[in-house]
Amino acid sequence: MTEVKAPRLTTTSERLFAASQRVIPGGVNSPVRAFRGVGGTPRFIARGEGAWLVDADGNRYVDLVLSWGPLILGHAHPEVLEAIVRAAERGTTYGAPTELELRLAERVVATFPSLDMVRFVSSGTEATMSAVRLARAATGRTVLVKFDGCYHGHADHLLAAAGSGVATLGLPDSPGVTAAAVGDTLVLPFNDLAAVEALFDARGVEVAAILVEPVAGNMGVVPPVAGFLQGLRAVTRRHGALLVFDEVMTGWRAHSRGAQVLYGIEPDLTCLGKVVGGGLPAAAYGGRRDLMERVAPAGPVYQAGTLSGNPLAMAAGLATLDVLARPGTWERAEAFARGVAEAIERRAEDARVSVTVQRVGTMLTPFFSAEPVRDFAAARGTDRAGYNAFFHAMLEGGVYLPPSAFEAAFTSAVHGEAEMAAVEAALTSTWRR
Ligand code: KE4
Repeated sequence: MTEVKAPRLTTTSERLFAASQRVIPGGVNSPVRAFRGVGGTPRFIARGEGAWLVDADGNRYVDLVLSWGPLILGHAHPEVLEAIVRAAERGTTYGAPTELELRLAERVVATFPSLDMVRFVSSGTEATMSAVRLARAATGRTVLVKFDGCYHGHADHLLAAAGSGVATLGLPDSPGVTAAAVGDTLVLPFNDLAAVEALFDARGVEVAAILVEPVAGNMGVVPPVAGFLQGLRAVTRRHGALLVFDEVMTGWRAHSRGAQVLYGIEPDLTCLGKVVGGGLPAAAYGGRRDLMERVAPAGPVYQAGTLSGNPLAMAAGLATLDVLARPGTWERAEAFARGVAEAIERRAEDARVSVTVQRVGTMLTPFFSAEPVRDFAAARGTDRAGYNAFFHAMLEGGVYLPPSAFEAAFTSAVHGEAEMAAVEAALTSTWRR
């Protein structure tokens, strides 16, 4: 007799969501949190405990979102908490240099061979926005190339949608973004090296930089096809443009250090975020010394921030990287991601549902498709209704996946056997044998 579980209560989340929508647009402080992609009521979270979330109605979930990537050590890791408290007891912000930011900068520079220097900011949006400004200043050129389906934060010039032709100028992807703001942003299909080479043949002298997620995570996880990143490195070098890796998501996620180490590519500039702040607001951009020394006040390229290098965030980032550097820690997060991918594919096959899980390191996406996904057009062609039903069945089963078919799920070093058992149980209830 199959145990029929009572549906989980969501009355408190529903009440809070109704109230929130009166004073916060959409009831959330970032659109993807509103569950509009999957439908239903977003769960208001009361607390996180290691690999678990507890919502306002007391429901517990294995967390496979982990705040969209930062929490590679899970929620409220004791050593991260202690570092934050110790820093907070001395004050929360000074607007002045600190040893903490120096130590984290040294740690980040030591992590990536392509980095000589780094500047901390407070969000990935600021990191990519500043890196693009620097690239344009350093090259004296204006055209920026990005890829359809890649997301780099919400700076105006990066909210460009793919034009009708592959090499047309970007079209505003949001009201309020002017044609002028995206007039120099060219949007090409991800993984299409021929389109990149054709563009550079036609307009290479105008291109300041290519900005790319080395492993796309914002259309779901889409790895680079063989030779794609190497091709971008070659074509930018040939034409005097810069290669900017947006590793805000892939840093310490696609690989224990980053996608540029995994694929052996040295970009000219790198953007980082999420993990680097250990769960507090911090991000960074960095690269070659000759480029970074152009940033104010060393050079003329202006960029600033009241809370940049915030001591609490620096302490959380340092503690996170300290723990992550211990042998086997990152590998535990990757092993769990591999286990989840294998479990989903095995159960989907048993249930005769077409699912292709795409995973790089500790980030993964189950695409409801029999075919691999190589670009955003293919991602859009997958069965979103299938994903949405899967999302809600797994949520009901106690597993919190990204509330969008076009996002990455993440694992942590503290996801273990109990969490894998919970995932398997949720899969059983989702796709009853
Ligand atoms: P933030 O400004 O949200 O800190 O970072 C922007 C950003 C830049 N680059 C990449 C590759 C990113 O993935 C992001 C932000 N990622 C999304 C999740 N896909 C954050 C979640 C959200 O927008 O609420």
